[in-house]
Formats: sequence, structure tokens, C-alpha cells
Amino acid sequence: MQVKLNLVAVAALIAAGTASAQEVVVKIGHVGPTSGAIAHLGKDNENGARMAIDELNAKGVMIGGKKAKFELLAEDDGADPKQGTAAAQKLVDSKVNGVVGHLNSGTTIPASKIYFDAGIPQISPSATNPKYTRQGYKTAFRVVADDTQLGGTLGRYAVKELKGKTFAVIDDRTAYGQGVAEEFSKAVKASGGSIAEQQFTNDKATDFTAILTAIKAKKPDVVFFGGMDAVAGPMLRQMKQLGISAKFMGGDGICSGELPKLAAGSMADDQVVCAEAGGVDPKDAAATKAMDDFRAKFKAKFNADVQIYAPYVYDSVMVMAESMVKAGSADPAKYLPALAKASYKGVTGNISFDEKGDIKNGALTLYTYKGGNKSSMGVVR
Ligand code: ABU
Repeated sequence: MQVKLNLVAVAALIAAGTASAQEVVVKIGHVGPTSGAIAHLGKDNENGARMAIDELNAKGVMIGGKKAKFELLAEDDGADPKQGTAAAQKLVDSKVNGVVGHLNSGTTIPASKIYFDAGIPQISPSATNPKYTRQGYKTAFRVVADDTQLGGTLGRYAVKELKGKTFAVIDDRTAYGQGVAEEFSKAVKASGGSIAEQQFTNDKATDFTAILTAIKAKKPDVVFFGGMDAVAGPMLRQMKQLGISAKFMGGDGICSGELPKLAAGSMADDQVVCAEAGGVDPKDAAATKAMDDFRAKFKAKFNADVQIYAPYVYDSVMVMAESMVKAGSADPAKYLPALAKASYKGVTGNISFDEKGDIKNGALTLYTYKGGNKSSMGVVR
């Protein structure tokens, strides 16, 4: 009886061994702030990655003749550069095949050196500081437009379309906030506007009375904030309390579905103008439907609306997987050249990269808010 049981066990072990020899495990790392003030954005990104991983596994993707089993290794960096590099090192030590992340420029840039040194491809779905792809790291890719495009477009729009003449600019001193605010100011000045007041805060601040009082004295037409929605919301509340009714502008970091809640009813319709660093052309019916379908599937799966970048994270995982399929290998050194030459049609549009690793022909979508909802004002390239 004992011998028979052992034979059964050995047969099962052989079967398991055969199955695993025909399977390749692909570990995809994801890093974003799933704790802290912008945890809602980090979770949005992480869920985008989870959705892609689940779909790839359901589809049964073959890489080099073997069935691929995708695993998500999700890390929280708290939007903190030190936690970001620790998370990056942990993923490298876990021998991930690729990384999608991080969310913030301030974490993505220092982490990119760790991935580069380890030869691991990294795609950021949301970090917009230009420096990320200008360090000469062949492992660094980005699927959204950068702050030069974001700040520049918003600055020109503020002068030419909103007819603003005097501006106040605030930033949160992060790599993203400072960078996008500088690009905005440059474009405003180049378009004939003037910066009447410049102030700084930080990404954890909650009281803006002093800086808003200084701004109020200058009577600006527009207040621009370089930073994230978690700070912009309370800032809008305090602007209203102080009687500042200027237009409020910001980049992609404030352009979330959560901003109206964070501002707690203090935003007037059309007061806020922001830009997402991507977007599909509303005139392209097929692309619009694909994005609408994605949002509906996301809502059904996670019982949450897309905040900003979940679709870009989803596409980042998909383009990485497709590059592995094309290369016939999930080995980072083998699929990296295929990723650099990718031409992938995703829910966010066509993804291919220039020589720096930036998306080619990146789009921007300008938004305002009406009745507490994000409302598209069109796509700009
Ligand atoms: N792009 C806005 C949020 C992420 C970042 O670049 O820091």
C-alpha cells in the first residue's frame, strides 16, 4: 500500500515538473504610492497593472513556445524618493522581468538608475519630469507626454485662450511640481503674460493662508499650481475662503476624478483647467469606444472610477508583454530591443518610443470641471 502511494506521489511530481518546464513565470513589478495623501492615485495605477496581468493570464500568452504565467509584484513607495529606491532594489532582488512605475517623477528618476544598472526595462505611466528619459538609460521608457509639453501647452492656453494677463505660480518643490511650474511660467512669459507672484509649498502642506494672502494682493487672473490633487483640493477651499475667484490651473497631478471631492464643493464650474499627459481624440470613434470600454471594465472589476493613469499602466504592462512575445523571451536583455522598437495599439492610443524612450507623438487632453465632473476640452498634440 505504502509503495503504491509513493508511486502515485512520484507520478504527480513528474507531472508537475513537466508542466512547469512548459511554463515561463514572468514577474512584473509595479511601484506607486498606495499609502499617504495620494494613495487613491497609487491604487488607480496598481489596479491598471492588475487588470492587465489578469487579462494576460486569462488569454494564455505564449512566450518562446511556453505558456506564460504573469505575476504582479506590487510595491508601495509612498511617493517618497527613499522608499522609491528601496522598492526598486527589492524588485531587482526579486528578479523581476520588467517594472511599470513609478507614479511620481521624484521616485521614478532615482529608481531608474537601479533598474538601469540591473538591465531591467522600466516604463513609467505617469512620471512627467523630462529628466527621467534624458539620463541616457536605455531601460527607461515613458508612455505619456512630459512637463515641457504639459507646462508649455497650459501656459500658452492661459494667455491665448483664457486671456490671462497676470499670473501667480505655486509649486510643491517636488521634481514634478517645480518642473511643470517652470515650464508653465516660461510659456506664459513667451506668450506675453507676466508672473506677478511666485510661491512655494510642499507636498504634505495643508495650510496655504500665508501664500494665498500674498497672492490675493497681486490680483492675478490665474493661479497655477505645480503639484498633486491632494494639495490642490485644500488650496482651492482656502482660495474660496479668502475670496480669490481667479482661474486655477495645474498639470496632470491635479487632473483627477478625486479633485472635486478634495476641494469639497469650492470649485466653480470652469474655474479649474488642467491637462492629462495623454488622451484619445474624441473624433476617433473607435479609440473613444475602446477607452470607454476600458473605464467600464475597470469600474466593474474594482468598483472604482479611473482617476488618471490606470489605462496608461494597463497599456504599459501590455506593451511590455507584447515585446516579450515578439522577442520569444522574457529575459530583460532579450526583449529590451523589441520594447525599444514597439509599435503597439493600446487603449490610450499608439505606443512607440523615440530614441530617448519617450512616447512618439504624445497627446495632451485639456480638462475643466463642471458640476463636480471632469469635462474634456479636447486633445492637443
Ligand atoms: N505627472 C504627474 C504626477 C507624477 C509626477 O510626474 O510626479
